[in-house]
Amino acid sequence: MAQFQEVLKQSALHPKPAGLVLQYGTSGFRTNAKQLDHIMFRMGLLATLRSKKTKATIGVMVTASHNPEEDNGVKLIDPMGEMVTQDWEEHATQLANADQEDVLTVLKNIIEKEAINMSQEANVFVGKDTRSSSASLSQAVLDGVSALGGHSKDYGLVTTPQLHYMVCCQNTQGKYGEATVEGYYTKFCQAFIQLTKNTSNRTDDQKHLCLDGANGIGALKVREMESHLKKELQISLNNDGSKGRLNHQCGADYVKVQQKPPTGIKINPGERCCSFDGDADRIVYYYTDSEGTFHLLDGDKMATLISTFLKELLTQAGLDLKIAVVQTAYANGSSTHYLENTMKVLVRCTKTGVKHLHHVAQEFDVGVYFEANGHGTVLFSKAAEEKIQQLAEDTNVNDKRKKAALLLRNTINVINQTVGDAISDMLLIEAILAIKGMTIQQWDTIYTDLPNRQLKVKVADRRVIDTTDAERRAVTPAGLQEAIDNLVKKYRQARSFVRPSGTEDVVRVYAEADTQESADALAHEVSLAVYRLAGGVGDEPKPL
Ligand code: G16
Repeated sequence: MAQFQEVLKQSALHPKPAGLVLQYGTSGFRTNAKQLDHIMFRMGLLATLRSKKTKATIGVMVTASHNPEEDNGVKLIDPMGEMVTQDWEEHATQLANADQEDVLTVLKNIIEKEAINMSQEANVFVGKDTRSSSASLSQAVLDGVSALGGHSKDYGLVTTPQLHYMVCCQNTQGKYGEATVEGYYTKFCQAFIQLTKNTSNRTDDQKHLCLDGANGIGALKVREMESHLKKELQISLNNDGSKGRLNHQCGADYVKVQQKPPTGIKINPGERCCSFDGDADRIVYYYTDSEGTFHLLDGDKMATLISTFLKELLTQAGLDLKIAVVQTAYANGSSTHYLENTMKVLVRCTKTGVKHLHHVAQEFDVGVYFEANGHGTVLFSKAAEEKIQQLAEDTNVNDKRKKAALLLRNTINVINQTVGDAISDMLLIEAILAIKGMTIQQWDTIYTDLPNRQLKVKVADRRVIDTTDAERRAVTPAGLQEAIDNLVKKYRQARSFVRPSGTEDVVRVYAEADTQESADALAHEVSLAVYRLAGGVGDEPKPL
């Protein structure tokens, strides 16, 4: 076939570095940008096959999100805007690691296994973040698509969730919205304006939000979007990419892990602030109090605020819909306790990675999912959306029910249901605070986080750590879980787990306890256990 000849010819222009082996991880392939050209070309090929197979548009996003500027990566997006399925992650890993001369064989195996009709048209949407390597890497994706005769649309600089949104809009023939950046702003900002329209007594101070754009794509897109907000949200934008480095001492991951504000931003006491990550799919909120103490409101606090708001509205609307919150092992013990015991909502725990949370959230009428790191969204089942829509249009219901149904309908429209989205999450949180007339301090007091600490340990091969029970227990190496259990017993209200990262070459350690000193000590002791039992490299972890 002429197509395969073209693949061979083009593939030679995107050679694989000898001996390089990469896995499709928590969120696609990630490593130093210099090693990724062949991966991008091959993901262009794979996305084309996936499009032929599903007879739908597929997305390919070039980004390494929260990782450093010199890294890059790629995520594949399925037809409804969700992450690509697990069996195709395996195809991706095989294709990525095939030796140069085997590319065609692996490609043909996938075609055969998936029974792909090669005469079917293919359509691939491509987007990229602001990393300097992203331009040539996204060109390699486009080369891969054209080598297999697929059509592509290059959206250029977009946030990851914007590309997820485009794919969903395209495959729902515009029902989800218009597949343009302008369509994205119109949909989400209009919903925000509708939601906040009866809160007109808000002062400019209450409408003000201090935003750290992580020197990434989110900052550019917030600038573009601002006029659509009609001053109902007044954003002061920091780390807009004009001088600082991407994710360097700023951004959602830095703020969450370091538990401190981004460097170099002046924050007034009590001021409501938030940080995006490098591709704007995560957001965390924070403020400092009059004593200068930093307060973080992470994904768990967002999930709590959102699910409280939704539960209240569902009750007011008289709708009997099942609501659940999906978390990971990183969720603060206090948040889980509050959700289960005070709010009485169902809580489920999954492995790290929004792809896992997303699937569990789909099992409920209303599934609120958030990772503690600020990555999350809300999913409404089709039946739930229909019930809410019917009630909002019903002329025979009382004012209270009607008002709640209208608020629910606008809430659905302000949410990007395809994936966690910092911009959409920000609009949702801002709207809820405005509607409830709540300050960030009042939101923060819903429950008090248990002090916690996250650390990284470098080991020779992080795959020696295998976990079970949604990553809460280590199965291998032998003796590690026992060591963790014994360490945890030394502290009050303590919990700890370890897991290999799927985006960096490290093992992550999480610990929480009744005091910060205990959480820090436990995290350090567990790090030492990992270092000793799982083949640590470099210096032994030092106490904090
Ligand atoms: C990605 C995933 C997240 C995950 C994070 C950290 O985030 O999308 O779901 O929590 O990586 O993963 P790990 O601990 O395996 O490195 P992002 O924002 O980098 O795409």
